Amino acid sequence: MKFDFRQLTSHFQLYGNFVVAVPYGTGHINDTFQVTFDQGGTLLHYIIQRVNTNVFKAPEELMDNFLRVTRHIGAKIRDERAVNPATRRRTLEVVNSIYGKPYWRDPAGNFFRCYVFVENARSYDILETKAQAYQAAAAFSNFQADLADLPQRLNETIPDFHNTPSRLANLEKAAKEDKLGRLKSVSREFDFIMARGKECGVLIDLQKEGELVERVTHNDTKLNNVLIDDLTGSGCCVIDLDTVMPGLPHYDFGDMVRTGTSPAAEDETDLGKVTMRFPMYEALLRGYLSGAGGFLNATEKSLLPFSGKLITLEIGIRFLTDYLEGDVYFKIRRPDHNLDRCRTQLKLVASIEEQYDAMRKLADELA
Ligand code: ADP
Ligand code: GN1
Ligand code: MG
Repeated sequence: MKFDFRQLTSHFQLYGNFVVAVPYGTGHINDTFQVTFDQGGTLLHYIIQRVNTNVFKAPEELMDNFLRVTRHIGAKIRDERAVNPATRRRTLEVVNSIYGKPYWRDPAGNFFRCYVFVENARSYDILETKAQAYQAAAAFSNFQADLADLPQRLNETIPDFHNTPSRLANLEKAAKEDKLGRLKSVSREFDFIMARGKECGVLIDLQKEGELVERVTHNDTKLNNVLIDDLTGSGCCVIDLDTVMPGLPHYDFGDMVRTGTSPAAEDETDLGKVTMRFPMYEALLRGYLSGAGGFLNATEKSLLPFSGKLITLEIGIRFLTDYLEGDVYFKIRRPDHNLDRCRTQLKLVASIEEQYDAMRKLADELA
């Protein structure tokens, strides 16, 4: 979809002259662009996003969460800066529309928002070093810690987002309908998932029994949703705040294991390259516990290795469901893209299962 960015950005409180807009990042949901403004000879960057309103049905409520979260973290960073002026920790800063709202809707109903581009930092689709894994996980755990005292429950931007049994039920429904006749070509993947059906309810059931408690979590801690500082190498800014809402901390740790341990891309077609790298898991666990170790109880800590397996399986379920439903949710760039993505997830689940005893042993030691 093409937009007139000069005209579009004129609806936001941006100063100077519009220079250029380019598509940015590799997110699967929103349309993200980096825009450049010339402000008296200085070039400044911003992010403009078209929020996917098929996915986020109540974007105004979402932006309400967004502001509450970024103001809360922003205040903590200001306090921190008073003690340590050198801190490079950041949070997203929304640029309001000229009508005073944190978004602008165009006449066609497209929902746009704008925020300040975080300079001298970048996100990685594949983590290269253990230090990056540690720092990224520390940033996400500090994010959870920062929000532990957020007043009032956040809006649920996507109900049942990490309800794995309900994700499994959606897959079974899609398989039953088999709209595109694709089921026959994915029976191996489907059977692999179904053989693990019982495990899908473990976290949700413990929550119902009161063993696990709801916290404020990010819920989409794909490693490219944290910016790593170019200068210091630390995780300086957690981004993609659309799914920040009540959840279990395991959803966040689990997604870090899913996206931070494999040396292969999420859509790699050579499954031989997909594996759970134990040293990366160790770095993620240590980094995560550096910020979350203080508020997690023993039961929560003991389930961290399991969360890696569960969330990887859950996203595999979601990719396969979307494949069977005709690729209506995740953006795709080739016909079998969702199937390729599903296969990497299931291969990673198998690799986690092979190393599961060692993963648990380490978690017990570090707890
Ligand atoms: P999506 O929901 O589609 O994943 P994101 O909010 O994660 O969208 O943005 C997509 C990508 O854009 C990110 O992975 C990151 O590389 C980049 N990005 C987003 N916001 C910023 C920002 N404020 N500063 C720098 N880069 C950003
Ligand atoms: C989506 O928006 P993005 O690309 O960071 C998805 C996540 C999935 C991820 C899989 C709102 O994340 O839940 O885990 O793709 N976000 C939403 O890569 O569905
Ligand atoms: Mg993202």
